[in-house]
Amino acid sequence: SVLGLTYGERAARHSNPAARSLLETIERKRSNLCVSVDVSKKANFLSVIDAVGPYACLIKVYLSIIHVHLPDMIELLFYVLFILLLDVCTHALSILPLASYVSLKTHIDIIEDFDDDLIKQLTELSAKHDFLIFEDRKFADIGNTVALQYSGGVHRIASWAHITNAHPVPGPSIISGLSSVGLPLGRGLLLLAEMSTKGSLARGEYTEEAVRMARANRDFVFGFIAQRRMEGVGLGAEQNEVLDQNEDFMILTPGVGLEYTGDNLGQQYNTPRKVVLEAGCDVIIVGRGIYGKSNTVNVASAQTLAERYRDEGWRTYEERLKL
Ligand code: 6AU
Repeated sequence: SVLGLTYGERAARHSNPAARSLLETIERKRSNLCVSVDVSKKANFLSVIDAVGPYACLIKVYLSIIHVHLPDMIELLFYVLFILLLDVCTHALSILPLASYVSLKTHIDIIEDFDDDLIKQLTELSAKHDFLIFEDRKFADIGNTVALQYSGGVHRIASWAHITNAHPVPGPSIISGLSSVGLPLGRGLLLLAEMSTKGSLARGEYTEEAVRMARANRDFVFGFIAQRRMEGVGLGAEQNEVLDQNEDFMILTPGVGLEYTGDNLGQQYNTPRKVVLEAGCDVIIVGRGIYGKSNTVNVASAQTLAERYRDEGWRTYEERLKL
C-alpha cells in the first residue's frame, strides 16, 4: 500500500505539479498539517497565516468570506434595489411583456472589484513560510460556469491558488471545465468524495463515482477530500473499498480536532491520530481547533496550537510508516 511510502517517495509518483510540490513541501517541512483559515477580516486573516505558516505545508482559505469593501456593498445594494423596483413596476403596470425576462442570475464571485493587495500579501506569505495555498471553493456547477468562476471574477482563483476543490455532483464535465483553466497553470484539483458532516450524502456509489472521475483525469485530479483512504483501512472501513492499494491519490481530511467532537452545526471531529493512523489519510485539515473563533482570533495561541497539531500529525505518520 502507498501507506508504506514516505511523502518524499510518493512525490515522484505524481505527474501533477501541485501534487508533487505539496508532497515535497510536506517532506521538507516535516508537516502534514493544512491550516484552514476561515477568518473574515483581512487583518486577522493575514496575521493568523503569518503565525501558523511556519508549521503548515498548506494553508486553506475561502476568500468569499472576506468582507466586501463598503463602497462595493453600497453599489451592490443600489443594484439589487434597482432590479427589485423594475420588477415591481413591470408586474404592477404590465406595460412591458418583455419585462418578465428581467430576472437575473448572477455569480457574485465573477464581479470584478476585488482588493488585489490581499492576494499579494497572501502570496508573499506563501513564499516566506514555504506553504502552498488551497482555495476551498467547492465548485459545483457546469463546466463552462466553473471555468469562469475559477479564472475570473473578483478572486481570480486560478492565478494564485495552487490547489482547489470541487464537488463531483455535476459529473466529469466539471473537471474538464476546471482543468481547461488550471492545467496550463500547473494547478491541481481535489474532489470531495466524502464529507465530514453528519448525514452527508457523499457515500456509497457517489464516492465510487468520484474515484472513477478522478482516475480518468489523473493529470489534474491528484486526490480527494475524504474521511478515510477508501481502501478498506480504519475509520469507516465497513464502507466500500474503492481505491486499489497502490493507487497514489492524496487524501486530505477535514473534521480534525484534538479536543472537540463536533460543533452544533453538524461538523464531526476525529483526532489527528485516528485520521492518519487508523484511516490512512495524508493531510489533516484543522481550522477552529487552531485559530479559535472567527471573531475572537488569538494569534499567539494559534501559533502554539499549530505547532501542536503539526507535531501530532507528523509523529503519527512516522508511527504509520513503521507498521
Ligand atoms: O476545523 P473546522 O471545523 O473549523 O474547519 C473545517 C474546514 C472548513 C470546512 O469548510 C472544510 O474544512 N470542510 C471540507 C473541505 C475542506 O472541503 C469538507 C468537509 O467534508 N468538511 C469540512 O469541514 O473550512
